[in-house]
Amino acid sequence: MKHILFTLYLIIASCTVKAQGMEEMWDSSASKKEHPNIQWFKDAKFGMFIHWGLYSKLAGTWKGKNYYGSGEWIMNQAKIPVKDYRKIAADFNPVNFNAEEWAQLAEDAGVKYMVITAKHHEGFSMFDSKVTGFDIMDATPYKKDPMKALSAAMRKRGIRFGFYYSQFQDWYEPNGGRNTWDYDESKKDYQSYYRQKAIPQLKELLTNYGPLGIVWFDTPGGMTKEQTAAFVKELRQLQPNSLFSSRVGQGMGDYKDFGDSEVPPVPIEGAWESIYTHNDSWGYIAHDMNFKSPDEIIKLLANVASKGGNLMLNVGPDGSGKIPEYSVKYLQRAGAWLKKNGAGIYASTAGFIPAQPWGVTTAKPGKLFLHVFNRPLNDTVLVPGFTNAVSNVYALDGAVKLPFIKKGEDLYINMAAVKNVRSPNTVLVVEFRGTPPAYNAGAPVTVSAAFENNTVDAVFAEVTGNAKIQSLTYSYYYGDWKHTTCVTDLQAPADSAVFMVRITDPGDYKLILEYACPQESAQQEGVLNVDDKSYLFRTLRTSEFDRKAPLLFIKHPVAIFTAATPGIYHLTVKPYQQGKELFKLKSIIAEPIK
Ligand code: H79
Repeated sequence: MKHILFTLYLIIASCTVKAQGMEEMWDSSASKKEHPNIQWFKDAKFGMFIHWGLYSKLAGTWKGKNYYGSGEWIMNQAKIPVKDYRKIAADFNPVNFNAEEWAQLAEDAGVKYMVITAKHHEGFSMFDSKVTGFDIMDATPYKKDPMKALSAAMRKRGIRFGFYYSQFQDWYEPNGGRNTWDYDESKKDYQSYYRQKAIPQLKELLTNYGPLGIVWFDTPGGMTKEQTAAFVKELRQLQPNSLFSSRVGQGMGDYKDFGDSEVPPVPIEGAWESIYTHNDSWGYIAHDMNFKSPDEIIKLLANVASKGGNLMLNVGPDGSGKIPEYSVKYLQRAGAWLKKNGAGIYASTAGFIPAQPWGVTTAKPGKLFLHVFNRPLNDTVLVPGFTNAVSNVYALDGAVKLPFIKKGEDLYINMAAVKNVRSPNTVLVVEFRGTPPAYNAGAPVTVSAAFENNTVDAVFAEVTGNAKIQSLTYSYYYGDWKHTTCVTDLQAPADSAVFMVRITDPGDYKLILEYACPQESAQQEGVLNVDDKSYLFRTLRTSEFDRKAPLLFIKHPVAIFTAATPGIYHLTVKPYQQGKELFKLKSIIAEPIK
């Protein structure tokens, strides 16, 4: 199983590279020495990302046309010439910017670090830079350095502060990366851009704003491994304590960033971060109102923590310096939940019990935290595979003591005494003695009648033949990436996905296959075996697999299965005969019949 997990991790890493079109590789070898200042980052768990630049002023609209998706890419998407784009600065006057308000929001939200765009791909410097006239000091009527005030306001509150810096892409400079609509790519001299702008500006950022928690690089390019090493070495001298993100490139950097909006499906060791934006764009778009609710933020944060990582959630202030009202409101509400339940998040590590139908787990020495997203209908929470002696169980909010019993390695907790039935995430604390078991990815997945449905994800399959488990990357809006782990390459009857489940309650279950199926795969026959029972089905067409379009999944009910007794069952999915790939299988859902 270890081997399978390792393979999966490599697949995820390589897909990220392909999806992002960047040389984003990460040296995850155990031999790599950790940064001596990494512990604060591992403990932080929650960060705030801010995208703010001239694109914020355009707000997703150029010459009367509205753009969707990554608003900070509007210069590229609309192919706005530099001579027009530079004029936006003359009207950029963020008089509503208030560093104390932003810093207070960060504190209220409960984040432990903040990273803000000093310069994004557009090439505009949101700080006082002597290296260029295309900065907020020289090119705008504002003529102040907002980063001075913000870094000071954050330091006052004891929250780490850092800069995002686009080190390769710079669409303003003739020698910067990726502006092909104004400049001839074959004439670009990237080394001269690095020497004349990127390196001197990074030195300004590492010198003028006090100690930085993080320098967050993005989309590397134009440098060899040796050049990147020299670049890192030169900058590190200024602030050896500052962490560099993995997107500095060439396997360097102090922690791993997954792809934009990506959470790994299983725990990952070492320091890492998932980055999401609050709506569908990183930079402000006036017509993007698809904000994640407080409940969604709280569950996302717990889910990332359960895999051992940090969530850095982005907000996009507008061109006047105001953070969108829903971002303010919903981050504050997430923060209110964290005030009561933060002990289950901050300084935790990945949970040693895999995801259950009720939710996910995080851990600390002597404690397992159960993040109950779905309250069981009978109020009984089953924690399987719990080898240790349990001394105490309570709900974190209100310290409500809860009765429990141990039957072998099964821990049953009765949570009826928890009165707040509306909480998006009720955190239960299990105090135990001794060394906890290792995370067992091969444990059977629990299927219970105490939930509306039970989802058995692709990542828990054992695959045979040529079948693979892969993280697929696709997008909704422009740059709005989605990632789903699926079983792929089911082409012949020897290629199969086998799911070991433990059905805890006898009875009837509707079995539903969740999959994506392009035209060429549709209308083929497949088989679902539950031990020695066999059910035939025919695939239904959903959508083509194209990285730049949404991948649509159907929930296709294919059988009723009667579990006569509680116990272990094997669900096998495979093609009925040799053909094209059957589908991309996301999960099997078992829905108890009442
Ligand atoms: O700052 C945010 C993004 O703007 C930045 N990273 C996050 C934190 C980012 N830069 N590049 N990418 C993400 C990936 C770029 C993907 C691309 Fe495309 C695919 C560039 C061209 C094809 C997305 C889709 C952008 C244009 C079309």
